[in-house]
Amino acid sequence: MKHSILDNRPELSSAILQIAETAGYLWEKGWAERNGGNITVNITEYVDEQMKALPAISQTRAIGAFLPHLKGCWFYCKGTQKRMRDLARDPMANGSIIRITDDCAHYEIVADQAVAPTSELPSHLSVHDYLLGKGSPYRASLHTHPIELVAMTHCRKFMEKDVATKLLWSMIPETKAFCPRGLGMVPYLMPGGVELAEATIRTIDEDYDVVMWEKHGVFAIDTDIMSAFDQIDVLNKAAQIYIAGKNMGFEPEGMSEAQMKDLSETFGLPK
Ligand code: 2HA
Ligand code: ZN
Repeated sequence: MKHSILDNRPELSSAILQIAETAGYLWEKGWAERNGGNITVNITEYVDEQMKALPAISQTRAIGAFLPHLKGCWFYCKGTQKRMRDLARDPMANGSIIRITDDCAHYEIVADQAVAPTSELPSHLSVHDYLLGKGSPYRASLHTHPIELVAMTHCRKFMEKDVATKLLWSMIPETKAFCPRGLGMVPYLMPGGVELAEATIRTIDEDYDVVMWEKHGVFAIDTDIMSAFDQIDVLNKAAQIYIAGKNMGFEPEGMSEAQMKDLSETFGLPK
């Protein structure tokens, strides 16, 4: 076996294996065609002194943004043009571990290979900077293309604030219990652009963990990558139930307002 930064670092290895497992789910679900989707995880808590002393294996590169809360932070990032299905098998050949330099405006790749991070790095890192800035415990961000949720964004009505959220919550009780902040909506913007990143942060700031990008995909944040995946998974499951009802020829009734209220009180859910 080749040497890896994961060797003798069980906590870091476990975090990276969770990322690989999630990438496999994204592919199996049909949410990650070609190089579709992105994953970045703040792994700073797993970095030991020996790791901090490791030399960079790339040039120092500009992030393209000044992100003051990322000083001393480390991230695992999916590689640009890399496939989720390949990352599932070999996370350290289809992504890399980077550290932010002390000027908070550059990064360098530390391990295992000089795999250039996703072209969406500035947007993902801006979200991590925002999260750390407000003291959030969230360390993972996930972007993917879930079929049924994306399909819903082709309908004007569902793009209105909280229309899709209320519909999806009412399809099956788990949805509100496990995605209690609902689904924020961002109108169509160019993928990878600064405007999309800014609109995403504004929507997260309105208190959503999952943000829908019209006619494109979702962006979710949570404490770890599996939890971010779970939020998208329960929402997409609800969308599938809605569609299954429509396909059987009726408009699904949905849980009543009283049932939803009761659920929120029993589980002590926000909003
Ligand atoms: O990086 O999905 O939107 C691949 C994407 C960009
Ligand atoms: Zn995308």
